Amino acid sequence: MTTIGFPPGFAWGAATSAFQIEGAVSEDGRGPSIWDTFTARPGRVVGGETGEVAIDHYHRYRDDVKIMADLGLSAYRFSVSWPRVQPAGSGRVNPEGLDFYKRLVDELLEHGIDPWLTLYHWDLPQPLEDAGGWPVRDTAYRFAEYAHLVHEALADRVHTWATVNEPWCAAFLGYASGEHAPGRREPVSAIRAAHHLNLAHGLAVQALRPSRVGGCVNLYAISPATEDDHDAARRIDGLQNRLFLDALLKGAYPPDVLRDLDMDLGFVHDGDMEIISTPIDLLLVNYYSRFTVSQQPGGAASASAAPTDSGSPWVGSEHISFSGGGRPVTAMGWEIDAGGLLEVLTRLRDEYPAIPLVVSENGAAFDDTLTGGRVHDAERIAYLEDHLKACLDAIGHGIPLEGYFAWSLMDNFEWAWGYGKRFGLVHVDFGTQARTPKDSALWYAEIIRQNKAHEPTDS
Ligand code: IFM
Repeated sequence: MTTIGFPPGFAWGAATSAFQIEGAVSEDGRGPSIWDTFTARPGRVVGGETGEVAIDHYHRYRDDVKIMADLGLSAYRFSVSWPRVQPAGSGRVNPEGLDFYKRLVDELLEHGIDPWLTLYHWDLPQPLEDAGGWPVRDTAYRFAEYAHLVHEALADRVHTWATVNEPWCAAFLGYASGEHAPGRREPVSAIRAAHHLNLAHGLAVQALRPSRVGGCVNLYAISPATEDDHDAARRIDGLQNRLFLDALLKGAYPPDVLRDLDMDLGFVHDGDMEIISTPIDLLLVNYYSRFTVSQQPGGAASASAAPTDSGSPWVGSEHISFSGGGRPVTAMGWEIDAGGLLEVLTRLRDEYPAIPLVVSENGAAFDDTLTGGRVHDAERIAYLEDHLKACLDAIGHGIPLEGYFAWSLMDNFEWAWGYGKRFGLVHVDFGTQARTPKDSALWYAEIIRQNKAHEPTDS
């Protein structure tokens, strides 16, 4: 099977996020975010690395847009830094922050690249965390206010909007395992955070009308390691996938997940699920890997114990281990399984209301080396090719897939891993900030070129 034959109008993109690339954390009135605070704490990020400079995109955005144009991208997915445009997370707006995104968007449009804007990619303004963060309901309302003000400023030139990127990570890595900012290990707070992130999504959808709006979830294909592990697979699927999908697309939390959690749900107010399931125009799906899970002794059916602080993101399901299914892995240790992407997309078609889909992140970290001005990243090319074939296969099966965004455009700050994990199509020398397209970038550009060349001319 080939990677040529995508439908006309298919969005060919790459994705980034503000904190991972911008740097300039104290410039032009930006306020502190939870990631500034978190990275300043010893032991939280490998090598003590921070986002202070990142890859200096704030100053180099014009060059970066030129790189995108050279690759032939038709769309670019980026996120807005909330503390850059609203330093305290509420109240005063910082016009210089908004101006940066206006300039970026104008630059994209001048190069014929469609800007896809994500409002929240994990950089909560620190004052909102000081007031309780996502476990507190008010944060969702502050988010809606922020969504409204960014929309007012940019709706004339940005047509596709996403609300919250990967709420699972923000809730469970941020508040249960503490691997991500704000680094709290409070399982009950993590569930409250998940609900308020969902609520924030729904409120923002309403604030962003009449623009085209989507929610963005990170989905996994999940398999039981053995016949005895089906319940473990159900539980992990519930927390990882269905807690968000069912809420957004069906307007209800999955009863089995609520049973597993066995906690007071007083923070779910009447009317919340209607807000959360406000109709959206598309679903953005981030896909990387498959989880193969097994139940460990001692935890099988004791599942309904109230969540305790175990340092695991799998609230209430800590006795489940992730064994791997024997497939090759990336530098993150993540199993490579393009079949899982087709499985996830097929499931969305079969189990959820019909909705246009986009693969909004997909990619892999490998230990790249720059030699003689080239990065020969054959493993990344193979990864991208297999996943693009899965996309084409999905389209062939009638799944309404409308775009693909490689993660990431450029090497960048990989959260708790610092700069040690390179996901980019474009290599970045973190000392000099020199950008060098890897072989995968050149390959992707050629796939885009060939697909565009095959589009009917009158479309
Ligand atoms: O770098 C992250 C991104 O911020 C969110 N999705 C997964 C990527 C790789 O870990």
